[in-house]
Amino acid sequence: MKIGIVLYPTFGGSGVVATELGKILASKGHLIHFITYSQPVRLGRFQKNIFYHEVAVSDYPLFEFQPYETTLASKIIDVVKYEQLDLLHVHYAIPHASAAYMAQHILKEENITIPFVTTLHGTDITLIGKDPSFVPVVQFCINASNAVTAVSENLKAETLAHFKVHRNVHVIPNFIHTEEHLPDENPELRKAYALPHEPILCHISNFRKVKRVDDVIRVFNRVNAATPSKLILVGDGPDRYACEQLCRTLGLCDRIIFLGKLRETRQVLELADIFVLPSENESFGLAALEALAVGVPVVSSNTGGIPEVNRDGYSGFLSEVGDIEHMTSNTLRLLNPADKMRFRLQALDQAKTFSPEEIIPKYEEIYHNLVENKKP
Ligand code: GMT
Repeated sequence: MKIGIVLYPTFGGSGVVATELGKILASKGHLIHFITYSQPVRLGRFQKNIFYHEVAVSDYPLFEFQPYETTLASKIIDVVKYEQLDLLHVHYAIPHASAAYMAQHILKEENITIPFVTTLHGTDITLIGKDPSFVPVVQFCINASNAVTAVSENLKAETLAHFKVHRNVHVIPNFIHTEEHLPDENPELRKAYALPHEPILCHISNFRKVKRVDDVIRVFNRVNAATPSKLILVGDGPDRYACEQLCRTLGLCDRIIFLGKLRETRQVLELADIFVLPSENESFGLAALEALAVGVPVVSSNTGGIPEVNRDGYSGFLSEVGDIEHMTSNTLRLLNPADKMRFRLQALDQAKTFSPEEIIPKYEEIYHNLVENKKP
């Protein structure tokens, strides 16, 4: 099948999922055409069956705000026509679903039929999508999509609660490749960050308010007081400056390492003993799944779709949002040498339930149904 994937190219989870999905589909023989405004973070190497089409945004002086949606729709039309795509899969509703809708209707004038699948990832529904300035368009586009998927049962419920949706929403979770066994330890690399007896806590995010990175630091402060530890923070975003200030206020500068943005996080995760994800809201929690996939148990909040990923008492522990004391005691419990290996193996085991072999065919089934019926 020839599939156009419209995505955000940045470090966010929706772009990562879209890119990894495209790479797996390409390895299965589909022809994948990525469409976005710059090279996706996880797309670098040459791979058979993958093509990338850049949306060049104009800077015409009249426009105070560049009309990205119009440029994107035009690019989609061009790629659909000249690459003879069978289907579009757009990731993140705003503005990808409305651009796909516009392209679909313009192409219809030329007797070209192109169905589109919209995958809802989270904040396009739970945060920005709920903003009244977006609601009518988001709601219309969900209903106008030829198929809609959400990354968790929780996100599906949120979608149905906040929008008048009269179509089926398929739940297809995020996926991850796991090895059969826990990764080998890397004492040489670990030595650069912590002493052999010091546990390493880790957090990866875009440092937005919704991630509550300050909670990570407060939990770490308490854990470190009980047992000297290190914290590795990966990513960057609006809250980073405040987090750096908090580390200085708490006198933790020599204990906390800010690595900034990384394209690949697996090597860092392999150094970690615990992954901390205290989000205010999280439709799924891909970062937590990436930690579980290398056998790192997760201490997280119990919000949104996180409980569908992090099984309380099995792959880690859940707490109420903001309950720093509970997250601290859960972290210390997971660090207990008597339980540590059991939780690591359980974390890996939990990640295996999200294998690409399980998840990708769910998308392919939707694609086949749409292309065979060519309904739009
Ligand atoms: O986490 C973010 O802020 C980025 C965001 C995105 O859309 O790029 O991630 C969302 O999509 C991921 C992939 O489906 C989910 O695993 C994340 O949980 C979700 N983030 C939120 O709901 C906050």
